[in-house]
Amino acid sequence: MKITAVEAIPYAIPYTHPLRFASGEVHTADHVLIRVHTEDGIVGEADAPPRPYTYGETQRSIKEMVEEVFGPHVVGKSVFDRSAIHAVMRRTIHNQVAKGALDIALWDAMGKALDVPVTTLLGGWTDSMRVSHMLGFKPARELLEEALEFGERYGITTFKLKTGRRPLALDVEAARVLREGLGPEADIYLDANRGWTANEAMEVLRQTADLGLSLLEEPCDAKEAMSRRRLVEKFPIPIVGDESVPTAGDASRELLSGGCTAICIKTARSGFTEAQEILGLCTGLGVDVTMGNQIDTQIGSLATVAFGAAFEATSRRAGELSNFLDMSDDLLAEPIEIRDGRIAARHVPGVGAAVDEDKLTRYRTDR
Ligand code: MUC
Ligand code: MG
Repeated sequence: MKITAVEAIPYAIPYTHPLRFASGEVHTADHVLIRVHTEDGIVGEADAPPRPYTYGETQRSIKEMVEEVFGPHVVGKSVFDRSAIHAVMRRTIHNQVAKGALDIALWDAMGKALDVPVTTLLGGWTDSMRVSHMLGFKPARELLEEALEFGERYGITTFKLKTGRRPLALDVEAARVLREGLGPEADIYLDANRGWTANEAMEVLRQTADLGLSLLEEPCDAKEAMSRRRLVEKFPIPIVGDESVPTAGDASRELLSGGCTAICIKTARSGFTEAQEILGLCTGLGVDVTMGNQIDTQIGSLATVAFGAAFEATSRRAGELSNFLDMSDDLLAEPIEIRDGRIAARHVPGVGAAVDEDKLTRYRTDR
């Protein structure tokens, strides 16, 4: 099944509720829709969310990498030549979001060609994912209102609180207000997006030790190796590597050097192929994983559900899957529904994220 063209379509959809966190904020989903066209007319699709403040990729760089750098080597190969296509992509360092989306588009095309859902091809463990909701920077009372509303409306009981602010008291108060307002059953964890130093993170963990927080993600820059290791050794809850571990090699380095004790897998920056490698590494080492959110659209969220639901280890914890609710619209033709705190994987060939062509025409920015 020969690939005839690779397309990267930039588009922009505003957020109704911008998300703010220690390393940046989003007001518009200025993403790129990746399309892999084949000689049989099958089109594999995936969403690429640029995060310049995290990985240095932009909408323009992703378009350029996919169409101009990888594209010429991909056209002419079969969608099943995944290893050969990855060998080309691996020559180039970084650019994980461009590579990840191209990989997911290939899997989507493979699923469509074989008439099998990609979640089944990947592993077929279960048919849905439990949802965790990510809470951005807001005053503590507003955070609690949002969490209660999401609990009431969608049945969500797991919340990731964005932290990494100074003074630290802001985050300590937010965690305390959430725990008091949501009760002991709610699963609450923190993500500082490298906003603190390791010592500040230790202070926050000391002050919140009675709150039963389950995880702390990317407390400080993982490159601050010695103090990060001290933090990891000192505290009993898992310290999760996120932006420090986009590849299996990064995950190996951070786990083996004591920089983290759990791994956040994001299909948006690891695709399905690299995400499988990371997952295998974690399963082999007995390390917990979470399915993260790169502030994904519904197309991106369905990719996370397809991967997360495919394996036992990725479906143990709730995946971060609800940020699309803050967008004013989406390209996905059939909207995602969150029922009883879960999102179902789509049992149709491919990833199951068919695009609404009228919406693509409305939101694309290249015409
Ligand atoms: C997260 O888990 O860090 C914020 C930036 C990004 O790349 O992903 C989000 C969420
Ligand atoms: Mg994170």
